[in-house]
Amino acid sequence: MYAQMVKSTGDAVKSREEMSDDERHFQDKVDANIKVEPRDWMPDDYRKTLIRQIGQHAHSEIVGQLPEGNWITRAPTLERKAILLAKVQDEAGHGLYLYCAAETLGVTRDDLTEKLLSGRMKYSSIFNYPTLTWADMGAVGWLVDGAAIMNQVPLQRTSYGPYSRAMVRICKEESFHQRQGYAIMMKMAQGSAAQRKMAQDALNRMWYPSLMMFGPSDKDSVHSAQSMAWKIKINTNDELRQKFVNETVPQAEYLGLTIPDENLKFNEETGNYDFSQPDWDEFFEVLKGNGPCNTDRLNARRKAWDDGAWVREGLLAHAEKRAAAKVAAE
Ligand code: FAQ
Repeated sequence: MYAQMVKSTGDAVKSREEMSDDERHFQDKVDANIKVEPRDWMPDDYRKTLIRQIGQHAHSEIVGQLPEGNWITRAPTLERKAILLAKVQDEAGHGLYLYCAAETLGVTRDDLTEKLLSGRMKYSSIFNYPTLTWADMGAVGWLVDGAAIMNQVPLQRTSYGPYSRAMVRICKEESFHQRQGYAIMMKMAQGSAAQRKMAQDALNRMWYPSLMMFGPSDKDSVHSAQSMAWKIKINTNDELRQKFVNETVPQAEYLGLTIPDENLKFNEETGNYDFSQPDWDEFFEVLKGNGPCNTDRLNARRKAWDDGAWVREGLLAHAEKRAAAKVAAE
């Protein structure tokens, strides 16, 4: 079905005639919505694409703890602190499920972490923006988790079994995260003039970086055509971005906040909101490492990795000791 799709870069996705027997059999299986499991045969590029996407996703969950972790000690009430702490812990859990899913493809978590720290792997652009006020905790939950859900609900149907199953639990938790963010925004938007101003300011700063989370526009997306043919991705970047805008605009209206886009307008013909694209030059600069917080985020990950070396060494020594004792007992 997708065999005729042409990559936006101009490279054609392999036609059935160009595929080997194994590749044709694999494509038939994917087209029939049969999940691919770790021990099944798969094309090398399918494996590589999954390792890239799942690894990047796992790193995003872990690095994504930093902007919110920044506010745990400054949450306005004990209840808010407990909620935020639980949310940040959930993100650590998501990272773990995803690293485990990636490991079923033959990489180790250590490999993936080393690639991240040496700049050979990415994490989501959004986490390179700072969280300056408490209202940002609302905006992150509402918009960032909201965008993450929009992208991840379809991924529950992704063709790789371990990834799709990890997504089921992640999506349930992300929905709760989105609600808690919206609840913070409601409180701020219905509060004092100063609180409303903070809420609007958070929306102003987070809006375009949230739109960037879906990836470059379809014409610049390198991987979409092949990833969709393999059902690694279910929708294009632009489709999901549009869906996100359509769902978020009424939520902003309910809050009495204004989305910072003069071109935002409901289009009766298409049934969608027309909206301005984010600044794609800024997006590519952030990907190159030149966003406001790239250096801080990577330094924090590097420090955590170095500080945790003794734990990894201890666990390894313990595992080796147990293995040796088992051999001796046999
Ligand atoms: N940031 O050809 P495409 C979360 C890269 S989880 C950085 O369109 P693809 C939870 C892309 O890797 C958020 N890089 O790529 C949470 C590629 O470069 P490469 C993470 C980006 O893979 C909430 C190049 O641009 N979610 O937030 C981004 O087909 C709150 C060309 O792009 C996932 O990872 C970006 N935004 O589509 C945690 C979901 N966009 O690798 C804490 C799974 C693109 O060739 C607090 N991932 N790039 O060097 C996906 O669905 C896809 O990977 C896309 C990108 C849609 C992100």
